[in-house]
Amino acid sequence: MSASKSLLCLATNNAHKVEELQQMLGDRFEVKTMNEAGCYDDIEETGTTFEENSKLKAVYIFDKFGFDTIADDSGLEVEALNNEPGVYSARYAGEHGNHRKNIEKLLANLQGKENRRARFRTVITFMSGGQTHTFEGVVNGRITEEQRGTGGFGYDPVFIPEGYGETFAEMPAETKNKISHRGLAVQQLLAFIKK
Ligand code: ITT
Repeated sequence: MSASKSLLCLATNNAHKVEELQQMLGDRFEVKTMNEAGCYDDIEETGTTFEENSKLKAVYIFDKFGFDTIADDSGLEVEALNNEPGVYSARYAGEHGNHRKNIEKLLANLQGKENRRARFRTVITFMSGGQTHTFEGVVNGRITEEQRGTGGFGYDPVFIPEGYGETFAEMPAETKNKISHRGLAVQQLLAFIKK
């Protein structure tokens, strides 16, 4: 690592997220996963809001390892379901990360409901030099009656962003990344970091 590079830990072991952020940040920063930074702990997401969860992950890593850290938490909020699944999006149907079952449960709970409005939300906490900075991205849209498309992950096959006719799973990744909750939050983070 050259002397001018700053080390940033991304509070995830999702290599795809790290690669994406590294590309967006450019050469000034070296982005590492938790494991690459030497953290093998399973940080429990005990918060009841995206803000709390992203903050607790960033603070945990900073306190224990002293790295500047970026942590995010995201999820889907559905109006007719009192903003569920929210922070429980990954484990809506019980088992963490079972996207197929999560979608089935969502569509079943929305059956017969006219209001299909929903939004994806991401909150990013950037912890640097002991201070936290928060960035939020939101994309509004609606939930389809049936799954469409094979791209993306999670609830992408049932979410149509406002102003579009396709689900996130039907559009190219570049289009999704430009308009998505995560994309919007990352754009704000980058503007802040590059200042
Ligand atoms: P890590 O916490 O390990 O980084 P995760 O998949 O749990 O990965 P997120 O907090 O980004 O992380 O998302 C939580 C859940 O919300 C995710 O499992 C999906 O069910 C849903 N979700 C978030 N972003 C999404 C997106 O862009 N498209 C579809 N579903 C998404």
